[in-house]
Amino acid sequence: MGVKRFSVSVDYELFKEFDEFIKNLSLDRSKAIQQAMRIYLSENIWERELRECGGAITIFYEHDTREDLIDLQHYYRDVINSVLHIHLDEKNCLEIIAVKGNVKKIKELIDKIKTCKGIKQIRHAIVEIYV
Ligand code: NI
Repeated sequence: MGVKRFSVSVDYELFKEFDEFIKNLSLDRSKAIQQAMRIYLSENIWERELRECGGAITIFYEHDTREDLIDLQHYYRDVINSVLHIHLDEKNCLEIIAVKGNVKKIKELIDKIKTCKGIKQIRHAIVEIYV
């Protein structure tokens, strides 16, 4: 499909901070901006008119509160492909839920996980599936 060149105006301090940061990562500006754009699209995927998507939901939570999370996973099993559970320490767990399917259903699952007790952090990396 080729490439598109464009120019943008940004706050000078933000530009300097970003440019120094990506230099330390040995990334050129084009690659860094493309990565940032993809992350932005993924973070805001719910705002777009999509039907199918896939990705991962990462959750840090307290072990005691696992039951709510398991109930939700049973209920949403049609969009869950796989679950990886890691016991981080005595009390804390990390769970990575691989999802694929209807966008609205996956958002619903994420919103419900957020309301579970003991959730310390939840992040998602979701991409569009072209069907
Ligand atoms: Ni655990």
